[in-house]
Order: sequence, then C-alpha cells, then structure tokens
Amino acid sequence: MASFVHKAVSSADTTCQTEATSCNKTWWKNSTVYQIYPSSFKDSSGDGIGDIPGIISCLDYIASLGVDIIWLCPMYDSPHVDNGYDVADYENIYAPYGTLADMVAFIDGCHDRGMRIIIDLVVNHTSDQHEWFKESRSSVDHPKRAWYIWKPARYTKNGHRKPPNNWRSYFGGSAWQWDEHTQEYYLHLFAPEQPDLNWENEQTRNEVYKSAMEFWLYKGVDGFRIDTVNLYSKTPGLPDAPVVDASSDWQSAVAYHCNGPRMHEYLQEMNAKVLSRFDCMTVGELPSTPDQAKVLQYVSAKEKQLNMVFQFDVVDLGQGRDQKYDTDPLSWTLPDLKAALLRSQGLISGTDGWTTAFLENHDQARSISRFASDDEEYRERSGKMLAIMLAALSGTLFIYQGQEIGMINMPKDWDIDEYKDVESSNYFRSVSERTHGDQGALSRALTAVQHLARDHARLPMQWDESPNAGFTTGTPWMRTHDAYKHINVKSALADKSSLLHFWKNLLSLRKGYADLLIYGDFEIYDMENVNVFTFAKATGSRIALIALNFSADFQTWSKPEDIEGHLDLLVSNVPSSKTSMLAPWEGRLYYVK
Ligand code: TEU
Repeated sequence: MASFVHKAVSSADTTCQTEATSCNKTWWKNSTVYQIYPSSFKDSSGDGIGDIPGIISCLDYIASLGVDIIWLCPMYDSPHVDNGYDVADYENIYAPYGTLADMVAFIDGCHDRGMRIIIDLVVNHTSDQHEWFKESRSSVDHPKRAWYIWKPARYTKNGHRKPPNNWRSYFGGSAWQWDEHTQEYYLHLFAPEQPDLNWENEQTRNEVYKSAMEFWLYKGVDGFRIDTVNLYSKTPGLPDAPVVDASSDWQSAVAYHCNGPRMHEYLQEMNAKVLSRFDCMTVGELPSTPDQAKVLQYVSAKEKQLNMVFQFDVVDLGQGRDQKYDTDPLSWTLPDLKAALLRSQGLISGTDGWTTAFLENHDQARSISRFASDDEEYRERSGKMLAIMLAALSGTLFIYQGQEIGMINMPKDWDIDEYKDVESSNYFRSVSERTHGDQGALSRALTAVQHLARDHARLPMQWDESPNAGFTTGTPWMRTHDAYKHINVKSALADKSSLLHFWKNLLSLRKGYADLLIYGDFEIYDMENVNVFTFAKATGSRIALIALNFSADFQTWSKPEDIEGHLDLLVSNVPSSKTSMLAPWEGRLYYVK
C-alpha cells in the first residue's frame, strides 16, 4: 500500500546517504544526551537551589542510565532574570551553583565515567550586568557602544517618544528599552535585562569566541548547545514588522530577526575560528524555522556551521500562532505530530545533514502531560509509549531530567504564584492588564499556562519520598510536585518494571540496532489516523516497525501490507497483547525478520 506511505525524502541525491550514515558515524551522532537544569537538579548546600556539587553526587546515577553526554544549562554568573540565560560573566560561575573549581571537577567527573559534557552558549545577548554592557551604556562615545544595538528614539506628531520600531520581545512588550543616561534605546529580543549583542561588530564576535567559547573548550568541555542560534543577524535598517495584532503596539518580528542575511557567515566564521580546532559538537536552537531547506543550510556537513539543531515543529504543536499561550489545551492532532516529525526526520534522508529527537527541555511543559496521559492510571504506560517513539527516531536523542521517571506538569490546583518564569508571569500579567482582570480571559490564560508553561520543567527533580523529594534540605526555590512520593528515582530504581528501567533498556536497544533506530530512514504508514501512529525505520533491506496507540481506547492494528516477513517483537509496554489490537497507550517496536 505504497500510496499510504509518507516517506522522509529530500530532493538531494540519495547517494549522499551512504556517506551520511556510514562514513560520518561520529560520537555525537550515536549519542544520547541527558539535559540538566542546575537550579532544579540537586541541592547539596541546603539553600534550596540546585548546585554543581549536587550534580556531581548524581553522576553515577546519570551514567547508569546509559547516556553518553550531559548538557548543562547555563551555570554562569548571572542575576537570574531568565534563570541564567542572562549571562553577566562567561568566565565565572553563579555563586549559588558553586565555583570554577566545582565546574572543573564536574567536567572531569563526566570524563572519568566515559561521558562527555556540553554547556549552553548564550551569545545572542548578555545580561545588562555584564561588564561589556555596563561599558556600552556608560556613554555614546565609549568604544564598546557598538557592541550592543543602540538607536535614537522616534517621536509621534505630538512629540511623544517611541521606540525605533514596533518589534515585540519574546517575553512580551516592546523589544526596546530606553536608557535615560545616554538618551537612546537598546534592543532586547528577550527581557530588558538581556540586551542583544551587535554581531555586526567584528571585535564583539572575536571577544565572544574567546570569552564564551575558547575559555571553556580549554577547560575540557566537549561542545555547546547554542541558544537561539538564528537570531544574531537582524534585517538591516530594523524595519517595522507588519501589524498582525491590531490591539497591540508591538508585533512579532520573527521575519526581521530570525535567519537574517549574515547568519550563515557568522556561523561559518565561528566554526573556522574556534570549533574546527576542537573535537567538539554543536547543537543549535532553531526557533521559528519550519522551512526544511533553511534548516538544512545550518546542518549540512559541507556548510561547516552546526552539527545539528533543535527544530520546533513538534514542541510548538498546540501553541497559539502569534502568541504561545493564546490557545486551548490539546489543539493539535496526531496527524499534526506525524507531519512535524516527518519534517525533522526528513532532514537526513539523502542529505549530509543531521537531526535531533526530543520532546522535552527546560522551555517545554512535560511531554506526558502534553502528548500522552498524566492520569495516574496511564502515566507510566503512556510515558513508555512516548519513550518507544523517541528511542526509534533517527538523530541524536535528547532526554531532559525527570523525563526518565515520568515527571508531569504542576497540579492544576496550584496558584499562579507558583509560576516563577518571566515568560508565563509576564503573559498572565499582560492578560490581566489588557482585559482589566476579566475572569474569563484570566481563566483561559491560566489554563494555557497550566498546559504549556516552561515552569513545569523547572520543578525540583524528584529523587525520593523524603521531604522536598530529596532535592533539598532547605526551602526549594520552586515548589516540589505533590506527586513526588510515588514519582521519584528511588522507587523507580526499585521497580524493575518502571519507566526508568524501560528507558535504560531502550537506550541500549537503540545502540544495538543503531543502523535502523539512529540512522534509518523514516516512513509513516497511517498519516491520517488520529489515534494510531505506525512508522518504519529502514536501512537497506533491514526494517524496524513501530506501532503506537495515542489514545486511551483499544485500537485495531495490522501490519502494513508492503512489509513482508515475520514481526519479531523487541519491546512493548503492555504484556502479552494481541497483534491485531493495541491496548490504550500501547507501544510496540518490532524487528522485521
Ligand atoms: O529560548 C529561545 C526561544 O526561542 C524561546 O523563546 C522559546 O521559544 C520559549 O522559551 C518557548 O516558550 C532560549 C532558551 O532556551 C530560553 O530558556 C531562554 O529564555 C531564551 O533563549 C533567552 O535566552
């Protein structure tokens, strides 16, 4: 039934594929990455904030999962307006996390256990507390003035001052901040405390390479997750964005600050000057780029820019088009998810590019709550179903702390005050201001935040059933999830049938069938089916077949007609199920013999 098959195909010559899949099996392709959000992982000091010594004390646990690389979110000195994505000093550590010596011990601790370590490279912007910015804002003539993006005000006919353009910041409001002292505005695509660096200035770029990159590569890190990697180059002249939301002065300006004209030149330079001198990997965060051809430009090996990127196709599902939270829960369908996966899986078919597989990170709500079922009846089972899907996708696999034990979104009866993130708090406040506290609007906003907020990923890691889930002996900076007594690492380790053990088995199976699961071509068999997802991973004549039930009902299932051979069940999350019927949230992975 070839007509029902949706293949991940690209227009490029398929002969490259042999090169991409067999010649370039570098360590970062085969690897599974485990992401750590330092504030919420493990507190060793009792101050309620996770820290590096705490992480070091968990390294044996992380290694035991069978992961190869740790990605550590920003640990730099920072005022933490955006939890470390506002860096005040690239060469120093946020004091509550520890010291440079702790960081070196962490790097060594990873290497001693055969794991590599990548860190976040946040260089679209710095904190307004970075020395560079303090100097830049000190006077219009300062040599570092041009290190950031400064512009004079515009004025209305009535003489009212207004920002240089109508761009909206990612965290709401204008993307420009007025500086009283020098009487100009500076650009900040995120919070006002996160001024954008001016990448057009060569000196700035060179200093970024030295301070933010070489400093750490010489200390032994094995690469970078590069924050907002496509925002450095803005459209010259910084024109106004078209008005999409007539009720607001500020408009999304993605077309003017994403994938700008010099983006590829900058990344090639970064590669030539720094990355190519080290055995390191890069994974760029690539928001607002659904066009596969554009994505490929960043990750094609011959372009010498990035090894891989995070596409947003899957994690953006169900979000509002113009505003993330302007939506209602579950406004996505399974065919939407399939199409999104096809776009990121398709990136490697017949090309020299590479891709990633992930459902969670520190910016996303928990995947079981978003894509499966966080009802206790099906939480673990549906988590295992998602794990089967992820472990069978091509590309480098990323899992986020707590995903391995099936952590879920905050309870719905928690107050809005439990949400600490600048993005969710700003949004809720803006709805309240705009609607003058309209209860209907606020209730819709709360529902969206309960479903999609970044806060959900930032709740303390649940280690055991002791107070605060063993995360801290103090008062945690974010409240511990009410469910920690039954969702925690200790009990998952003790139960051989837990999601945690299931993940460990899957990660090892993935390595055993690497040619299919990590490198294979991706084909979808039931694109239109809203409950069942059947896909194959194939390399030559070898095939793996994956069947997933994305519903809480029984669903009929049969082997696709063009798959010949016997189905050998390698993994399933429901014991002794019938081949022709998928149980609620069942997942299966077959090898076709
Ligand atoms: O995120 C960039 C980004 O695109 C976010 O706006 C993302 O779309 C949003 O978080 C989804 O809700 C990166 C970091 O991952 C994030 O934590 C930072 O806040 C942001 O950059 C600024 O550095």
